[in-house]
Amino acid sequence: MSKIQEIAEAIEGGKSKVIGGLVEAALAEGIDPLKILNEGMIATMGVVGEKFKKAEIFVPEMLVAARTMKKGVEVLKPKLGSGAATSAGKCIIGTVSGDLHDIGKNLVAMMIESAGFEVIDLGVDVPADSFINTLKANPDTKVVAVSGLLTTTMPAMKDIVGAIKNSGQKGFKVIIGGAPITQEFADQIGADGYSADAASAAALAKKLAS
Ligand code: B1M
Repeated sequence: MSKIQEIAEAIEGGKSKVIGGLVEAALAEGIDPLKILNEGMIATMGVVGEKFKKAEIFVPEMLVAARTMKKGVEVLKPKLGSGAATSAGKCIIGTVSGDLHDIGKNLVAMMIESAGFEVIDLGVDVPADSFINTLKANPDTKVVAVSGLLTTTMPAMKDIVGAIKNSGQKGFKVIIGGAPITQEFADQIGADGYSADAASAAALAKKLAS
């Protein structure tokens, strides 16, 4: 079995004690960290999501898979990104209110940080007020990044983006993303940008901030 398959199986099975060692072994074999992330980890969360949809597994299994992936990402983190030294400005990031998913948001934060931004991570279940108060406390913010994984919290994303845009604060752009989000939705709610994955979110943040 390849190391990527072993990582995938460990994540799916929620084997958080072995994941660190497996990722280290894969890196030692010279496997590209991005391949480990995309093929071993992100793809596996897709499989986990499909199994949940078919009621083959339930929330606790999804949760342990998520915890295992997070542990694996911690080991991978130093190997990902460019480690750019120059400051591209500040970026405030969070997952919308009502939504507790943070793996994708954490990856986006990591890539944006690697692109040279100082990242202020507000975590999950973040209401509009928290984004706006953080913006007021950090008027030099260049990008506000809003993540959402649930179709049921897309209205909250619309409200949050609207509230941020009407907050009276200036000099920043709002970008959004997450599995159910599309460019069309971003246009509808007046976001300045949308991207489908963490790497392109970082590139977009850099482009919009310059
Ligand atoms: Co949840 N969950 N979950 N879940 N969960 C999904 C999202 C779901 C698609 C599963 C399914 O049914 N197939 C489904 C949503 C259906 C829908 O709305 N259409 C779902 C559901 C229904 C739920 C609950 C309602 C289940 C329940 O309680 N009955 C519940 C909701 C809780 C809440 O948030 N209020 C729930 C709970 C959970 C757990 C807590 C158990 C756990 C999350 C743990 C955690 O994050 N700490 C969990 C998990 C793990 C998932 C799946 C399996 C995996 C999510 C993940 O981490 N993917 C997920 C199924 C799936 O995604 N296929 C599912 C890997 C991650 C790297 O991808 O987050 O998409 P992703 O991020 C990507 C891109 O989307 C993008 O870049 C990232 C990396 O490339 N991106 C951005 C993300 N944010 C971005 C921001 C940007 C740009 C790009 O700019 C700002």
